[in-house]
Amino acid sequence: MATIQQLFLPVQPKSEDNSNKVTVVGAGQVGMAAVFAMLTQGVTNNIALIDVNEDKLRGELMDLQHGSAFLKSAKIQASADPVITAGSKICVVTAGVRQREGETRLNLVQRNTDVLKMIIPTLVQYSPDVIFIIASNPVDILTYVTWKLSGLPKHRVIGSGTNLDSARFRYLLSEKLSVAATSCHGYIIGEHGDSSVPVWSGVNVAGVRLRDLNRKMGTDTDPEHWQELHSMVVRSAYEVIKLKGYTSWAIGLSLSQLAHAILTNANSVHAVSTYVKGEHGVEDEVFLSLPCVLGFNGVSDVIRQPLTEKEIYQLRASARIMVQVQVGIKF
Ligand code: 6V0
Repeated sequence: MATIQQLFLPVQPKSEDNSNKVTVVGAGQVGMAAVFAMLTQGVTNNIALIDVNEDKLRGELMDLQHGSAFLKSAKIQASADPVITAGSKICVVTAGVRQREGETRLNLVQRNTDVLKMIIPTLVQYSPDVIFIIASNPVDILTYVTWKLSGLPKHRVIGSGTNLDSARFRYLLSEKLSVAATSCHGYIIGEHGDSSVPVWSGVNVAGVRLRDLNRKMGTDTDPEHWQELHSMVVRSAYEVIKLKGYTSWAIGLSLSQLAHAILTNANSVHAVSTYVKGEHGVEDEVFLSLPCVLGFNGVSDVIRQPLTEKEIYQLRASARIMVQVQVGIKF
């Protein structure tokens, strides 16, 4: 009698290739937006999703698996048991509480540190070569916390930082100039949050620095009010949270871009939260965003932007805020 096994002529056991495996911790709004972006953009086809909420995990897993025929050979696992994360190349951390309406990111620090204390050492145990991309807020502080808890070298602990703020900034520039966001270049550095620093001195289209055309750009006395764009970036998360309860799509796309840079060894430059002690006169052990070169090893270089005195002053002010919060953290 014929059996289904006759379909196969066994030649060689299947490979368990984990070279592009990405763990996502936290199956909430941000985690799922990141998973969806990575799967649909072809950044990885190998995802391990963990959370403490098992029903949510099962529901998300089934929903994604039902899309398998539309994806590219996706292997998706989901479990509360971190064993499924073993051998990950990247671990994106989105677990924890988010801001409520009107709440600042810094309010979340101890609650989310306690979450990281539970998960980071276990994740490192299962994936000793992992690169962390932290998204949970306050992201700069929690990147520092992850660096401390993981014992990993600083180039392998990255915060999503102002990659998102810079994207929001470039979108707003693009609206004001009627030029595509991908052709509007500009960085927001420092804290992902209220004290972030727009680098007006470097904003350009096709290498033409807008500051050379408007000397007052980014100042309070600028008749064209470009400074308003940065205020809008700072307000954006608060506004979106007020309107829809959380932010998800843009941060998901940002995380996907960072994972892509690492997995493809792109050596592309992104504003991410990194160890900044020694740069621009920052004297404290803090993580803040600066443009970094990202590849297989995580951060290979920090780009040295020629900042104005005001920008350096603002960056150091961000660093002082980080230190003040960090000293109160209970590890
Ligand atoms: P959410 O939708 O509440 O999801 C959080 C998830 O974390 C939930 O599913 C929880 O069950 C899970 N979780 C909690 N504790 C644990 C644990 N110990 N282990 C595993 N999972 C756990 O929140 P959302 O996804 O909206 O936000 C997640 C975090 O991202 C928050 O801290 C936000 O503030 C932060 N964001 C960071 C952004 C950035 O630019 N860096 C942008 C948006 C939000």
